[in-house]
Amino acid sequence: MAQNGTAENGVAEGIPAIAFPQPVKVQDIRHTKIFINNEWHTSSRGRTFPTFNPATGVKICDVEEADKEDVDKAVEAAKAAEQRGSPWRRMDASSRGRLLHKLADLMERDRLLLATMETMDTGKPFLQSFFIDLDGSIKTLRYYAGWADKIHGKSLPVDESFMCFTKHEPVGVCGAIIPWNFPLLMFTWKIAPALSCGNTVVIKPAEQTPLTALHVGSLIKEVGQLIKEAAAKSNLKRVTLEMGGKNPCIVFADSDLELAVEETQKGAFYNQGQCCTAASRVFVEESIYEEFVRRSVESAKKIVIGDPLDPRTSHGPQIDRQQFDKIVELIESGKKEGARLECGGAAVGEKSLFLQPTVFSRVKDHMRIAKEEIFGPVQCIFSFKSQQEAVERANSSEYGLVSAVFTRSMDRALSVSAALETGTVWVNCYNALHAQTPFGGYKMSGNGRELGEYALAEYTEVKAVTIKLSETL
Ligand code: NW8
Repeated sequence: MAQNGTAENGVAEGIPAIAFPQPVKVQDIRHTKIFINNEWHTSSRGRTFPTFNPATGVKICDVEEADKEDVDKAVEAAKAAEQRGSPWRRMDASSRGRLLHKLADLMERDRLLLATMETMDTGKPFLQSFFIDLDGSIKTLRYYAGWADKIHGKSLPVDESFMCFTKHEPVGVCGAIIPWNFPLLMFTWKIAPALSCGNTVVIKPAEQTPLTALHVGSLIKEVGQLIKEAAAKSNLKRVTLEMGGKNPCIVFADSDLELAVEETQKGAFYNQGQCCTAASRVFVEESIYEEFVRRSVESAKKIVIGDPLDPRTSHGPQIDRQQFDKIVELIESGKKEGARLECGGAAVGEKSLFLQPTVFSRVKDHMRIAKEEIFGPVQCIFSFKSQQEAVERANSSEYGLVSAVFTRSMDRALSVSAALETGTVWVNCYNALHAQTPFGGYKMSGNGRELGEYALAEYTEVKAVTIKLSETL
């Protein structure tokens, strides 16, 4: 591939490809229609839209486009399926868990195919699709499969001659709009807790990346039961949002420098920087600043850019031209506003969507690259003098999704993590997401939580049943 082996960045040819999982040959995409009520439907207005491989610009296939009528059909089907007395409503909770496990089994069976399709559709490196997106999706399904028969209320001590108990009931039809950066993983993060609680779901995949959601439709059909789903929009009542971030890392002089460089870099460049969790503001203590920048640049230049289907590649293209142009414009603003471009900053090849991993040092808080979410492979490194100053600057953002602290001092890790205004704080690690751990934002980064026990609350109503007793003994 032409993008392999640029002057600056590493070359895939030098790396042995053995022992890696390999992508499969995808001859034709079988599932391109709207999945409602366990059946495939064509668009009611007869519309389709194309989906492109961002690494090559080649059209992969045309997908049926859902319009208002299709959405209504999906919502009606979802409503019917969650009616009292329906098979889905009457099914016992442990059977719901078994169905979710079955879906996980099928994803495991089709893991190579799904990882290949995810890479074709998003441009993310194949090994990341295989080891992160598929692994995370399967683990999330199994985690919520386990919850299905453990979602229960409480018995409450109330005033004399009453008894009260609570039940956690499904809210009903849930609508979810899936982003394009982690299509399969985010799809799973929605359906797993929602179905575990007994809801029905209407899903709208991102226009850029619909393929794996459609394939999962075919898996659900294979489950052969009454999980209702669709590629469609819905009107929402209760809303949880996961917006974005301008996520700070604070690297203290007492940290393991090699670890801090590696983790903050992966945090900045993972998925070509197209992560809500992207580590986009790295604050480094003054005494180690120059050394940190030197090591970060040296390491950034070794990142292997190339064909995302090649298992040796670790950096693929941006998702589309619009995002690419926005990132390049922000890089230009960084140069103009006086940040120091240490490496990268340019496209790889003409007309391609590949962008070099980019490192800016001497970034100042007022610059646009310090304030705006870039959603691209741009690492901004700042210098700080005191802990107090670092925490204040880290918190002076409208966002509050994630943050990270690098230090060997337990005391400092605990006090700084208490002071940071973010829904997640990582200590000596980055992007450490787990199905058990709640994930969500403070401030403008959103509301509600995904994953863990906390996400169940988003998908359930609590019913309190209070009973007057006619006699007490
Ligand atoms: C759900 C997710 C994960 C998981 C592991 C490693 C690197 C990056 C991510 C990640 C269950 C179990 C594991 C990641 C995923 C989504 C976003 C950003 C990073 N997830 N991972 Cl938005």
